Amino acid sequence: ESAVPQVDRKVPNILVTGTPGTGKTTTSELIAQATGLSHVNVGDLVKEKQLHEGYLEEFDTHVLDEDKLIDELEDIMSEGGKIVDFHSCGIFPERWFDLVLVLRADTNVLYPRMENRNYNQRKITENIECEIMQVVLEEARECYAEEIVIELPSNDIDEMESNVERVRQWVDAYKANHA
Ligand code: DAT
Repeated sequence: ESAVPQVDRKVPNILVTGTPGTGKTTTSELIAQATGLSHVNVGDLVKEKQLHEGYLEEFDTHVLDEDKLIDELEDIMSEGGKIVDFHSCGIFPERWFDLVLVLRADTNVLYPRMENRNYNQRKITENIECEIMQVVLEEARECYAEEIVIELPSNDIDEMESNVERVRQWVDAYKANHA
């Protein structure tokens, strides 16, 4: 395995990933408020800037144009201090991130969250299977250094608050070490 070139950012970049409905957007917003880092919602960016090759009716999803997305994000990420929120993590360059959070939720809480979003049955089933098989967690472990990948339970508000507090402390420590 080749070593990843170290990028010494004064303020860290954090990836928040996980199956849809695990709480990425909500948690990222709270981390942004607690730390002053800025939240980049990749799903929204893809739609706004048309970084896709069209919409797939069958899967109720946009087909990502990965090259366009990476180009769009490269300058933003080089500034540091970004919280990137996306349901997949293998498409991003490893050097972009100092911390990778994988949010997890039990299927009995994930299911109603997706129903509330009016996801079709097929999309709900796919996402539930994805969560059970820990697809995103395994992808994160394959793509990033073991010590920067953190699995966080996100079943209720208490867990969310404790996750945000933990990240706030981590960001403070990072900044102190990179001042
Ligand atoms: P994601 O961005 O991963 O798709 P979200 O942040 O939009 O998820 O959250 C989906 C819904 O679930 C939203 O109504 C907020 C709620 N939710 C997420 N995480 C939660 C948690 N830990 N406790 C309670 N509700 C949560």
